[in-house]
Amino acid sequence: MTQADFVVVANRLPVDRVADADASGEPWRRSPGGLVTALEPVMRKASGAWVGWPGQADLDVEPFEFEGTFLVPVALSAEDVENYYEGFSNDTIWPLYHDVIAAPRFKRQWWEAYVSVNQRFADAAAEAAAPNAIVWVQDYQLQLVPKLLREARPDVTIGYFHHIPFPAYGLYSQLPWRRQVLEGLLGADVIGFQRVADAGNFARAVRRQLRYETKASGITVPDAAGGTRMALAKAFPISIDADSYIELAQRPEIQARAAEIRESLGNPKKILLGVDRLDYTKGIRHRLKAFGELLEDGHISVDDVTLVQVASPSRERVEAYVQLRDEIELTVGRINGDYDTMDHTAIRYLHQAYPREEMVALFLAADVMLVTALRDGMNLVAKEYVASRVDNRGVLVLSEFAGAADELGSAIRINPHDIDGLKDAIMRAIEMPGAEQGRRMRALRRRVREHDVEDWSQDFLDALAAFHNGPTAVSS
Ligand code: GDG
Repeated sequence: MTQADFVVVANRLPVDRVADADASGEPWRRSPGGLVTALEPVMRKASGAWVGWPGQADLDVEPFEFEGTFLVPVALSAEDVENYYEGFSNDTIWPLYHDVIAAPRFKRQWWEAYVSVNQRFADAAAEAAAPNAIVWVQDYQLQLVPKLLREARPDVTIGYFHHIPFPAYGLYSQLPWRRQVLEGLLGADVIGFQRVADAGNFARAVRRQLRYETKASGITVPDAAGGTRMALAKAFPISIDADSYIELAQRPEIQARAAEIRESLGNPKKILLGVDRLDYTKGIRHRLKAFGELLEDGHISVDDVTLVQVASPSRERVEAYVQLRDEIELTVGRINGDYDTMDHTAIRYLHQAYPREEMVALFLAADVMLVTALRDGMNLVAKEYVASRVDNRGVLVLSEFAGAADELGSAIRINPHDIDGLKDAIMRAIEMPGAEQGRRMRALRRRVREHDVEDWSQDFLDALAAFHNGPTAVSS
């Protein structure tokens, strides 16, 4: 089998299986979504290998090449999907790491599946990696892979990036397998987090649980030979391919589509926008509550203001998500029932996924972007909105609980739990004069352009390369 010098290991391959292959007969299509979007430019340059699940249960396919990347599928049975993916990853780790917004469920059977599936990913990575390769493991579904891979392949340099928050010790310590997970992550040479606070929470958990020494970003980890090695745990905030959003936003047909969207909503004075996976971490209910109260108080009217909420379908077989969808749709139905007129709607709710072009048209049409996450590793949507505003107009309302708040200081910052504060912030955004919008938007855009996804991956890979060249080259 082909071996690569650079290997990405992620839960999902960067492609989706096409149900009816199109005229070209191509059975795979590049998939949308945060991680794929983030790594696309890196993979294009590196021509490496990508190990991941092809996205359908029981789909067992041989490794193949797709647009210059060697893809190595890891097959998951329906039972694996239920226990490792929907269970341990999305019903234990996801809620626990997002500050227990929903109750995490601790099931031993899910943990066992997580261990065995992580082993299969590590085996596949060990096979795909050339001697002394660099392997970059992605995210919370694969926290045990760094250790398992190091055991099999002590020659490779291992990086791990954690896309979601790492919780405070008081919450993390609830996890029955807290030591095993920390040891799994510490198999990596470099462990990257979104925020400085996440890296700090991780280091504290390591000190409390494993009693390893930590100093600045360095952690002293016992090695297999009875000595020690250094691991680096540090913030590497992820970003977006800003230029591709700028390019889309400058296209005349996309600007025309933005005008058409405004028109089809009845040309309201102000359009507010929310774009999220339908997830309880995103604060969609808090946003709807604030918006509903503003209508009720008479501060805004449906003749002037419309909220467009895109809630793309997500994790539809996990119970907490089924319930959330019901609650949101009940709330939207009530608000629209109470306030819609024949000509205007309060909330245009879309439980659908759209092509990127349509998203950019929506960003351009929206006067106010609402990012009200209760907890979010970064939130790429906030950065995509900013990058798309080539006209230097529009207002970003941004939760302080999203990682993006550390960088986007010129947004209107909110605490989504404070509904009155959120209502005030929405009113301020609606009423913000053009000159202030321009000042803030220019500062936001500068930051996103200066730190794009290529800088993110370059910073991370530079830190890894320092290990590759020998731990003495690494400064913490
Ligand atoms: C995780 C972390 C972290 C959404 N709906 C559509 C669509 N999207 C795209 C967005 C954005 C991506 O999906 C979502 O990224 P986010 O960062 O907002 O959130 P998560 O999915 O929760 O991602 C997060 C991220 O990983 C990266 O590290 O920032 O904190 O939770 O790119 O635009 N794209 C299209 N149609 C849709 O309907 N085309």
